[in-house]
Amino acid sequence: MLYLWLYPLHTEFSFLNVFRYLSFRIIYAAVTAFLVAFVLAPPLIRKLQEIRMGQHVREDGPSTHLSKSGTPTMGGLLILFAVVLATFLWADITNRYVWLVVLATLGFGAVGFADDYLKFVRGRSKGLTAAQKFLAQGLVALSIGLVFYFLPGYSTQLSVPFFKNFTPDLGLLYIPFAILVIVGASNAVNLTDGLDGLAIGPIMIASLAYTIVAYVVGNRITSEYLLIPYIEGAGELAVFTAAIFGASLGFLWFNTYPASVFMGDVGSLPLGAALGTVAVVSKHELLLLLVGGVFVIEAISVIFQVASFKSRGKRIFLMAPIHHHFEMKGWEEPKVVVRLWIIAILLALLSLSTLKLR
Ligand code: 57M
Repeated sequence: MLYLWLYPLHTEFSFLNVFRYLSFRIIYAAVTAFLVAFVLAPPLIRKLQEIRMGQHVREDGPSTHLSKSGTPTMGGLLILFAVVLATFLWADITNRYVWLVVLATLGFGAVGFADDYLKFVRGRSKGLTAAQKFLAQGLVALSIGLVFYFLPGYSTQLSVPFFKNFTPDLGLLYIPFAILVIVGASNAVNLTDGLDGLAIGPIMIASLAYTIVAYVVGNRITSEYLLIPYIEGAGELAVFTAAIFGASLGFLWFNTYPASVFMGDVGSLPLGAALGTVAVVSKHELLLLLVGGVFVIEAISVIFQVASFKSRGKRIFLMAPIHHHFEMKGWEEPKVVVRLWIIAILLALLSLSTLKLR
């Protein structure tokens, strides 16, 4: 909004010319989102405590978690507010991709809110059924996929890391593919959000990586230099991902061990979907497997554990997702979290290197 309102005044006030620079707006979207999250978190936490919006901790988890019972949850509401406000302030709000990713994020946020709210009113850790959750997520993702498919000039080609000349055109199959990426990312983040700071750290790292990807993809010079598809207008997505980075940094101040607040499904589901949607718009869908590698590892650990348990009656891990396995082996919670952050940083660096290695 500021871009539309203030940039045109640069003929009168030359310093406003700075609003034309995407890099300037990216930085201040992150700073704005951080400040909003940092300043509003304490009053929100007090309000969540007041209305007793506390986490119900399951009995069958690691015993160390029982002390977390009652921790305020649904802090994701603050993350979403900070992200949307910073995006609308600093992005070009006439950009169709900005609206698409914001609406996708809010759509998944509504699903997460419904789940958290049901858990709250029912007073136990059972919100929406898995079927209801997947159906709602699928419908939101389907509408996003359809918009992509019918968006004039949008390519249904798939870019594959390391192979610049292999870009298979998925055609109509792009719609179920986009749904798989967005719903998969959303649920992978949801599963990961099981230790203090464990989900928000890799979200910060992945959103920073996709800020760079979106900036490069939306810039004709850098995209041509790197031989990656140029997508006009995709650069504004970097403002959105920078807002996610800033809001996550602010939330981490309160979610780090020992957490004063949890994000809830209203945070984990939309944050994962936001990364998935940006990956689809920027035509770097498969790269998300690398950038969001920690989320992939967490989801795969669950799939393997459930498959093994159902087929052989035996567990592979002491407990899934894998962060609980390390806890059961005696690692303290902060040690598990920071070590997975280290892996997330290394994977993000590797993923950015694929932009050059083609
Ligand atoms: C999402 N939610 C946390 C918090 C957060 C199929 C199965 C693997 C599903 C999985 C599951 O229930 N996943 C749900 C993970 C929960 O966190 C809440 O949920 C929101 C995110 N959606 O924002 O509101 C608990 O996680 C802890 N937590 C923190 N710090 C944070 O910053 O400590 C969360 C955020 C919170 C708190 O204790 O209560 C969760 O874990 O439920 N199920 C599991 O992950 C369970 N694993 C399991 O059942 N494994 C079995 C299966 C795979 C066969 C096995 O290995 O044998 C574990 N989770 C729990 N108890 N709570 C273990 C049992």
